[in-house]
Amino acid sequence: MEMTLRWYGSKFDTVTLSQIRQIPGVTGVITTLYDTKPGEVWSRERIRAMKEEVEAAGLHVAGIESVNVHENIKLGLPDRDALIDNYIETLKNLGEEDIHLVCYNFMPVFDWTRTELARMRPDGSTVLAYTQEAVDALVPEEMFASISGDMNGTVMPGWEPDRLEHVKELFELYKDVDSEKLFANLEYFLNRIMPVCDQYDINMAIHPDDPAWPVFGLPRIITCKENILRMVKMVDNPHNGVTFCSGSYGTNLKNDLPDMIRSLKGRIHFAHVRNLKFNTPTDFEEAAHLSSDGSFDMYEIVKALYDIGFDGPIRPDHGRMIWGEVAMPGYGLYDRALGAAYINGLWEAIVKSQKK
Ligand code: DNO
Repeated sequence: MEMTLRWYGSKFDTVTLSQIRQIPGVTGVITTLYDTKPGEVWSRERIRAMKEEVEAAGLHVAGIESVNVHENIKLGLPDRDALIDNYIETLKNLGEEDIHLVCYNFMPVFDWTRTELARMRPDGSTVLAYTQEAVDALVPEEMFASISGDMNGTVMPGWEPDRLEHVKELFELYKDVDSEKLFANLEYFLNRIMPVCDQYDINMAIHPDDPAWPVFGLPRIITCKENILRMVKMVDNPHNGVTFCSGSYGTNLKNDLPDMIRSLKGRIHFAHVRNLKFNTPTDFEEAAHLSSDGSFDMYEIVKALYDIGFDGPIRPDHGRMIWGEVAMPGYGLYDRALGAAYINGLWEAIVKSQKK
């Protein structure tokens, strides 16, 4: 595996590349062109400039998170072919710039959903949290307003204001899309992009839906072992793979995370490793990465990745806000650096204990 950190680009991130360079064991970043819109072609020039900036800091671009999929592709609207052509062009440009990993999601309307961005924990840190009760009390149009005050002046991925202007219309369009239709639209998209992925050896890594169940009545399909196995088999090409995000699949306590990892051998191209603490099955908060701070056995998760021979980029995920840092919720420097050090420690211990 390669330890990485997500980075949004110098215009958007409070964390700098030189800080990332000093986290022990982190050699790459997972980044994006954060100001592009779904459906747009990413030019080679911009991709190259991004790479050069990262490389000048002594790091490399280990992958992209995300090249977002236009809503009309997920909806299967008539203009999807033109939009997929643009996606293919972007993949080609990434491939020509020697970038071989793309994380994306297929969640309707909203990306990941949290109901609080700064819940206080007993140690005084603040974390992202979710309660189903809070979601049930909201209409979708209020979702953004309900959390925007806690974004610390940042633009959070999946919560870009312009994307959310059209929430009402999107809900109308999704009225006729159930989970079967969404699966079919995903299959169509994947079949069209696989040739360019084969040509440039690009691993596509779908991110799970977070939380891993339908919200606001919208279908969500990348939620559990059965569905993710269906997804990798329906387009049975090794370039059609997954981002294994423990914090997203882990929102559903029925998901056995190490077992899911083992069942996806060969198809996990990217791993997001983080812990959650459940207060009730529908109320969870994001804990420190350390097993004892949350509800997951992080050793078992990392061990399962090791056992299947996972060799892609891994990154600590949402961190707590600690030590007075002001940053994009979940994406500060300090707690993610602690997470990287901890995961590196688990990995080293596993590697060495296997050799004895
Ligand atoms: C949240 C992230 C997601 C993820 C996308 C992938 O922090 O894990 O926004 O990047 O769903 O496309």
